[in-house]
Amino acid sequence: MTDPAKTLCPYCGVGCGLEVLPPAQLNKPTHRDAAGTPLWQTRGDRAHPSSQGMVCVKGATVAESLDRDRLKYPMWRESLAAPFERVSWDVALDAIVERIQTVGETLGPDGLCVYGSGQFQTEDYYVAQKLVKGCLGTNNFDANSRLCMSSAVAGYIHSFGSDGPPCCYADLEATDCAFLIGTNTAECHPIVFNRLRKYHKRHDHVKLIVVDPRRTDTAKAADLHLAIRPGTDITLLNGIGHLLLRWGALDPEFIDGCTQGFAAYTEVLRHYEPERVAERCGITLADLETAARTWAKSKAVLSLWSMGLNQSSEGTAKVRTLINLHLMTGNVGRAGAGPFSLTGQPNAMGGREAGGLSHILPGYRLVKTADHRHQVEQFWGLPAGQISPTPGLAVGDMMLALEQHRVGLLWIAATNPAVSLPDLNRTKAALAQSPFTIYQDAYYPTETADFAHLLLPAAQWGEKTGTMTNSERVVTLCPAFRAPPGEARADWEIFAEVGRRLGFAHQFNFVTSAEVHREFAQLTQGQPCDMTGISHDRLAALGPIQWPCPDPETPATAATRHDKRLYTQGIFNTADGRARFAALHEKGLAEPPNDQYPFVLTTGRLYGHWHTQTRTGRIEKIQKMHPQPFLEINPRDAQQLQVQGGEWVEVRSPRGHVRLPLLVTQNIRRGTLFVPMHWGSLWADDAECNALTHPVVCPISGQPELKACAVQVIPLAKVDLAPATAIEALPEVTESSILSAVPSS
Ligand SMILES: Nc1nc2c(c(=O)[nH]1)N[C@H]1C(S)=C(S)[C@@H](COP(=O)(O)OP(=O)(O)OC[C@H]3O[C@@H](n4cnc5c(=O)[nH]c(N)nc54)[C@H](O)[C@@H]3O)O[C@H]1N2
Ligand SMILES: Nc1nc2c(c(=O)[nH]1)N[C@H]1C(S)=C(S)[C@@H](COP(=O)(O)OP(=O)(O)OC[C@H]3O[C@@H](n4cnc5c(=O)[nH]c(N)nc54)[C@H](O)[C@@H]3O)O[C@H]1N2
Ligand code: SF4
Ligand SMILES: [Mo]
Repeated sequence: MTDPAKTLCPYCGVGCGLEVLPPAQLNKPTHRDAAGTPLWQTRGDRAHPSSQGMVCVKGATVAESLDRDRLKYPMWRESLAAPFERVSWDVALDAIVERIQTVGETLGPDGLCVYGSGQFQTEDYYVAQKLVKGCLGTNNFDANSRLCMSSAVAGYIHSFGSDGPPCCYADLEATDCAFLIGTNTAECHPIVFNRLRKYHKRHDHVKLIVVDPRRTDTAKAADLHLAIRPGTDITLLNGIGHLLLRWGALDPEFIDGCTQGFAAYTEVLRHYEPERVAERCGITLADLETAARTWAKSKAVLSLWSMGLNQSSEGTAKVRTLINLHLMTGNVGRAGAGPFSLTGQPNAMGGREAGGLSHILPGYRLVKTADHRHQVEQFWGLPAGQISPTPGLAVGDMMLALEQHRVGLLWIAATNPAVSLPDLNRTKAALAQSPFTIYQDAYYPTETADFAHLLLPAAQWGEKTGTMTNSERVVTLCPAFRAPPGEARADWEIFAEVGRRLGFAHQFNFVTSAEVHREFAQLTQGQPCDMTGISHDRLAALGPIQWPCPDPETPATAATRHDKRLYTQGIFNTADGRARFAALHEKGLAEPPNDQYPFVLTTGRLYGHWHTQTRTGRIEKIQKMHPQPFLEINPRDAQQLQVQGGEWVEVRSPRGHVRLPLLVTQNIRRGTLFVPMHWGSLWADDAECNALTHPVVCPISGQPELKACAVQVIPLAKVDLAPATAIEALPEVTESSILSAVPSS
């Protein structure tokens, strides 16, 4: 028997270590698919520090999707109406090069838009940045992380002076209070949740508080569940702050020595009288006080959050308001304490490090900061001024640019926007406007392939070697353990080859991804995410390494410690070293419920499925687990509408509709509905939750409010009698001016 390959699970940002076994080694019927074909197998890697041998159902079954419906060859068509025909890589690459040149001459560099993904490896991200932002001179590279954690990035930058989650998973087993807000950790970060839950169960004094309008599996395990009205997080957090201030439950030494802006913050807190807060949030005063008292009493508070905060038109403000509580109580930079953003995708963190959003550059640098641009230009051997000083388009703005015919080439890779972007009917219309779309994916069909002129087959997980960084800043090497199917190629190789064909032979003379990584790591030198001590070789020899790791000579014992925290000295990455309080009031939902659309619809995930199902929809076990989409509704709302569980309804927003069977459950608060995000047009008819969502974004992070829009519900039997959906004026969508520099005050 050969040794299993050690790698990382390619799904969520927990970043569990996996061991992979080839089909030939296993001869059990359970390891064959329905057709009898032997399957690759995965199991937890006990040596991985983040997951310690644990995996959830997704990691355990991922290998089953490796050979299902793969895109194997470049495919080309003249127009969206024509069928695809197979072409050679040469023809495909020549067509891309010619197109990029034409667009450059006609529309200028900003006529090119590239939309990537937190499912890239860091090497893919890095080569793409060098090509797009460096050689081609446009910052129009954005990623699906814009929909995912850009508010967390903006919150960290504004409060701490730079991005970077300061905590590590060891904090899960060192905290006195885990404050989970806007995260269904049990279903979406299951192994983080397992670690936390075990510790919570064993230690009576440890408290678990969950803030979520739904009684999720996460909430069910909590000591206190605050089922707040959607969008009222800032009021809740300021309400807790108000009580902490009233009780004097502060850390004056930390506030005085390490922060700025406390006075203005307390001025805001004055307005958050507990009675008013409880009423606004739709919770009891007693529960609000219990939450605040737990913060006050706990020596170490660890807050975990994800999309319930980030996916909001005030996402950055929500994140900063949460960080305020940590600053006022000195809960940062210590064991068991800190504001911990859980990243969604397996390498959203690597994307941040490599500069994979339209306003950032590799090594936690910002497009707007002249020094940062010059450092990168110099390092890349490009003339001064080559990197544009203007942040590029965020993905929502790319859609607007398509509508306005300002895009000559759209290049989409490792994401499925024809399911995952908001306001999907309008989005699809915009995608259909693109004069030339390249779609680089591992699977076919997917919904976005319908909008492509050129399909490029991507090697995926296990077919290319690269690195990924998980939520706790641990970098794991993910080696290729099998050959890509057909002619599929690694994303970084495709970007590099296009670069060479455009004449940048010197910039893209990489032969292996280890070389790409070496170059990238050098560019992080002296930056908060310093990884100069990390290389493919060291990762292969030592196993996963947590950053910062600035020294290639770091002895193995130190390099393999995984409990490094940031800001342990109370010195932050702002000019004066002080963290910033934010003095912010709640603004509320961009589209509050109204007479015509009386419900708030929220959207999210289920335990077994991954996003748009390109893999999990092709795995029997998971299909059986979640066979169909549904609408969650509270029993009293169902009663009022005179509908029963299992009955079909039409849900309408001002932008579109879906048709779903009802799941009547106490687990959702009155007035709120929930639809899982996993069913695009390939997997069900009329079930795309993004047909309903609106495109309004947080003005600072550019992240859309995917967690709330106003809808009405009509029993299907009565649909023909109901008035037609009025297409109301959308909340105005203008180009977002995303975060570009740290505020000076
Ligand atoms: N099983 C599974 N796991 C995944 C993924 C997957 O597709 N499937 N995807 C990964 C990715 S990319 C991501 S980003 C993460 C997402 O992980 P999570 O953020 O945990 O998942 P979601 O279900 O999107 O949303 C979390 C919760 O936010 C709540 N919420 C809605 N509105 C509000 C609000 O106004 N305030 C508060 N406090 N809460 C609110 C919802 O009820 C929901 O339970 O999961 C990752 N893990
Ligand atoms: N309503 C609503 N919408 C949402 C959300 C929500 O909570 N509610 N969540 C948002 C969030 S947080 C996220 S992260 C997005 C996710 O949305 P998407 O990014 O659209 O979803 P995925 O299904 O993960 O798409 C990833 C694609 O990459 C392909 N792929 C996998 N590996 C590789 C590779 O190595 N190379 C290449 N080229 N392709 C590869 C897969 O086959 C798949 O087609 O959805 C967002 N949309
Ligand atoms: S918790 Fe996340 S990383 Fe771990 S096995 Fe499950 S999906 Fe994979
Ligand atoms: Mo995400």
